[in-house]
Amino acid sequence: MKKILITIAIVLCIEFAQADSKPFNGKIHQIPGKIEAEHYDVGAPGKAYYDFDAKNLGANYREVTQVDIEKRSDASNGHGIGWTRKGEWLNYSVDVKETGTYVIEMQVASNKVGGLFVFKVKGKSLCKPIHIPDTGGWDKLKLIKISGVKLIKGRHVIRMVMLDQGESGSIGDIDYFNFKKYSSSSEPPQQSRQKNRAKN
Ligand SMILES: [Ca+2]
Ligand SMILES: [Ca+2]
Repeated sequence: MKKILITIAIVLCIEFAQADSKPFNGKIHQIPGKIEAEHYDVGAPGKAYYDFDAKNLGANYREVTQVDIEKRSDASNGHGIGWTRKGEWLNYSVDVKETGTYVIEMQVASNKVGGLFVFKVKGKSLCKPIHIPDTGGWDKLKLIKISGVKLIKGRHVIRMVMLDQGESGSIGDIDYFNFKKYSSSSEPPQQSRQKNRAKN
């Protein structure tokens, strides 16, 4: 009985926490569609995001935030997320139009080998850890892709969780996530571009 009550309490806590994570500019991200990394949810630290240090080390782009937003002319929307550290996370309120398998294309940059991150919904991983390769410098964005991401129709909060830092000392700079419906013409499952790691 005690176990059941604890479980109910945890579930309620998760629901409550997600209620405090609100879409950026009041607009829920549509999937399929492109999500700018810098358009994580609005809300208090620990509700909409968690950042290692309280200061925004980057650009003054949106409301006062602890998340480190990077201004860069080569990025989509002129901004991305930088100074990423293990344990940090960002929420994205989304509306999935159709249940199915998706491909996520992401533009990232890293000087030396980057780290690992993963997408989760209600604590469950949507994919294997995603590795950010050495793209040849912090100023060099590169497209990486994962496939086989299963999503269920409806509203969700997708949490991007930074798992581990790489040789770069960071997870990596992240510009956007583009969710596309998987079709048979898409590339084979799971990070086909990881092979590039050896080359860089
Ligand atoms: Ca920060
Ligand atoms: Ca961006």
